[in-house]
Amino acid sequence: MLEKIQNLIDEVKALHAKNAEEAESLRIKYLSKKGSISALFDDFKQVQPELKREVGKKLNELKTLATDRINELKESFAQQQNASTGVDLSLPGTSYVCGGRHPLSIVKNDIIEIFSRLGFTVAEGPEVEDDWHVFTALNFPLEHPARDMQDTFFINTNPDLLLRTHTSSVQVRMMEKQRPPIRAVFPGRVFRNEAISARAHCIFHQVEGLYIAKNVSFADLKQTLSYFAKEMFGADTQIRLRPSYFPFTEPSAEMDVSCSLCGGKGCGVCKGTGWLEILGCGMVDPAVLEANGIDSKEYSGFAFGMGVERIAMLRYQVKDIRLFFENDVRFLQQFKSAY
Ligand code: 2NM
Repeated sequence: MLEKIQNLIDEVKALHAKNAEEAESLRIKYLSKKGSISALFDDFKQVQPELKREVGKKLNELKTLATDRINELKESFAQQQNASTGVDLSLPGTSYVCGGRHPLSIVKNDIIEIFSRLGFTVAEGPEVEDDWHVFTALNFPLEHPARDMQDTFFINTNPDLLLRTHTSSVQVRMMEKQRPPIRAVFPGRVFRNEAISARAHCIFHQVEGLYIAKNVSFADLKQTLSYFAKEMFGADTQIRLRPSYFPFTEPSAEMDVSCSLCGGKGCGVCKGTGWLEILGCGMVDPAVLEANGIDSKEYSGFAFGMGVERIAMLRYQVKDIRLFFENDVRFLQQFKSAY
């Protein structure tokens, strides 16, 4: 009996299994009710009383050894499985990196959404344009400086083609196709031959707007833009219009909004004035209506244009316009939660 036990002890010490199933069959072979160790416990009843102490001790030693060894094997396979399938439900999950909208898209969409509530539709057009749609149809005189190489990018191979300097060219295209009433906004990328700095870029984005119908007045312009300012910058926002000049509007104005940071008291962002300049506007010059085949005695209209970068810089306190074009994720990540 003692010899049998000792043989089993040696056997158990050397136990090996290739996988969890093999470890389980070892448990059955040695430790189950019909296993070889259980069989020895049955034989133990026949052991002579004077040997019981010694044999019993050895038998318990065998059982503990076998239990530990087989558990050890099972444990190692459980760990291996976790490692190979990556499924360990007790570990915290791995989060994945999710993209977000570009700040210029967020601001552009906000602007479009506000005007769409007033019945404005959205139109887009080509970035490479001709002289007619960018300048001539918009009442720019032949000697206007915007027509100069210094201000506008021309296409080398065709002097009539250029990169649009404003999205007003899309408005000309709409006036060609559609009779008034016209009520639309025109978002898009525009190009100007300017030195790149913290405040200026040769590429930027605009949203322009146009409303042409019977009896459109300057009061309509003012109320529309006042509504826009309050929706965009907060219900307390005040506007002021300063006389200005654009070739395509008469009269023309520049619109300021009360500084939303200091509430008009004066701060660093509004440079102590309490006001921020955000757009240009005016009544469409009758010469523009006529150049586009619209009877200026029957119809009148207003138009406006704003820079998306300028508004985004004010809203998010971005001090350098170049950040919008560098696509540095450390910059872009900050706008993820903005929607
Ligand atoms: C601005 C400012 C003022 C404008 C005028 C027109 C059109 F087509 F009716 F002539 N479109 N956009 C306009 C007027 C744009 O941007 C600063």
